[in-house]
Amino acid sequence: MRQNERLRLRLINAANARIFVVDIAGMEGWTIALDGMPLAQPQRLGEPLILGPGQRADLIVDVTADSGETAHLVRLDNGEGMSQVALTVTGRASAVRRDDPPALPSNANMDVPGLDNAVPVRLNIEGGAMGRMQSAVLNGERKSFRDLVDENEYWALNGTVGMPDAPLAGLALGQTVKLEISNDTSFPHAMHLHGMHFREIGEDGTLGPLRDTITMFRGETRTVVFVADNPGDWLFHCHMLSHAAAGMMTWMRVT
Ligand SMILES: [Cu+2]
Repeated sequence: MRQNERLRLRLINAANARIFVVDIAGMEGWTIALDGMPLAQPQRLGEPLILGPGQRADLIVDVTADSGETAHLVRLDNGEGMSQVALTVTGRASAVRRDDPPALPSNANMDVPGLDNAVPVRLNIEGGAMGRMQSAVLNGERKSFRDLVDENEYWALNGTVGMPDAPLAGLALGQTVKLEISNDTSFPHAMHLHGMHFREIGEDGTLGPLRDTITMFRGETRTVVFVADNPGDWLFHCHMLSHAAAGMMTWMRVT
């Protein structure tokens, strides 16, 4: 790269378990989209980005490192930075930095109206090692945690291990949904909804960016809202695929 050159970086966490905590060095930039959905305004990169399995981020970065230096996408592990991608800088694209980038054009149907009449849905994530789950239902039968471990099926959603016969929610097309998710386990999970994107309700009541995957840390309870605007049967599962394979899957129906 050259100094003052502008790049668009599309980051996709294609790992099946690792959460990447990403920072930049020798570059300055903005997040312009998350999970494929444009942000209303580019957000200057300050705090490191957290990307759970399956999460995506589109960045605009300007190379600030001098000619002869190296710019990096940095991966933070327990606070220690390591180069994930190195970009060698040779020469200069221009003498001055460019202006801040504009926002991307909006996609269709990005608003979440109807919050006052939203259908409440609850999801409790349980199981795994060092958890509190005593038992759960697998294939219609209640089993102890120990038996579930013996069968390699030990993650439960609302007390059921693996795909339930009935959907987590049966929704009418156009309905607004308020989904409260609790991670009652000792592990992080990247919960991924197919078919629709959601917005998280912040502590101050404002709506966050439109996403299709939420990375939840141990003990967290968080609430997302979305409009059921896509008819079909939609998987909702942990994007850590060993968790999904061991029971962390459910689904929603939109008719
Ligand atoms: Cu998980």
